[in-house]
Amino acid sequence: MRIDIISVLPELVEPFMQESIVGRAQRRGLAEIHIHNLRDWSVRRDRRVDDYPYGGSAGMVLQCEPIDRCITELQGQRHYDEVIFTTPDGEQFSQPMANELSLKENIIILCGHYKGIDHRLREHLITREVSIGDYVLTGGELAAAVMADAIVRVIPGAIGDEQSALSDSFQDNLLAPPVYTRPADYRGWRVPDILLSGHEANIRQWELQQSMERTARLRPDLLKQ
Ligand code: 6GU
Repeated sequence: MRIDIISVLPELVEPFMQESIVGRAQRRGLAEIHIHNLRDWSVRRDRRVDDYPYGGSAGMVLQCEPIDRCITELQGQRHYDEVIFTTPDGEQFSQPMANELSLKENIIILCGHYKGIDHRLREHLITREVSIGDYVLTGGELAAAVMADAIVRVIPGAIGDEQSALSDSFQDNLLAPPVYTRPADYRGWRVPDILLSGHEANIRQWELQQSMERTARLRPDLLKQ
């Protein structure tokens, strides 16, 4: 799949996309992430892309023209399944949304900034508005990076062990069970005997019990869904 990220701070997003699972998925040809500097579509000599809000409130607003020019140019090159705008008043990002978006061919993520973007863009160009949680970030760049990471890692082949994305917390509305590695005894802190028993079926059952117990205790809201 291809993800195009539009931002006024592309240098904030770029290094992140070269690292870790997202970077590796790109090198493996599973995902392509293109980051665009919105200022490249500014029609002003000073390359500015914002202006004062009508009505006299504080802050700056991203203008229609550069965003429309950028998105229209991209849409002239290929079809986009979604044009996503990152904003704290959007629909809450979630694992099911990451799974769904990972099946798309091409998506655009427009990073919000300042006070927001001219509302006409939201009415006419944006197909989906997404928030990553109930707190306010300075800009949508971190939100776009969070979303790109969550989307790309569920693409089959992005993670070495294909099973592991499916066994993540939240994939089945259950928190993941605890994990351990060698040594079996560290300073007297023992790995649970069951994991050393070699009884595959019993181990899977224990892990499920642990998942359910941890979910009931830490995230009872997930069990109600
Ligand atoms: Cl998507 N953007 C901003 N600016 N703040 C947020 C957010 C997005 N999601 C949570 N907080």
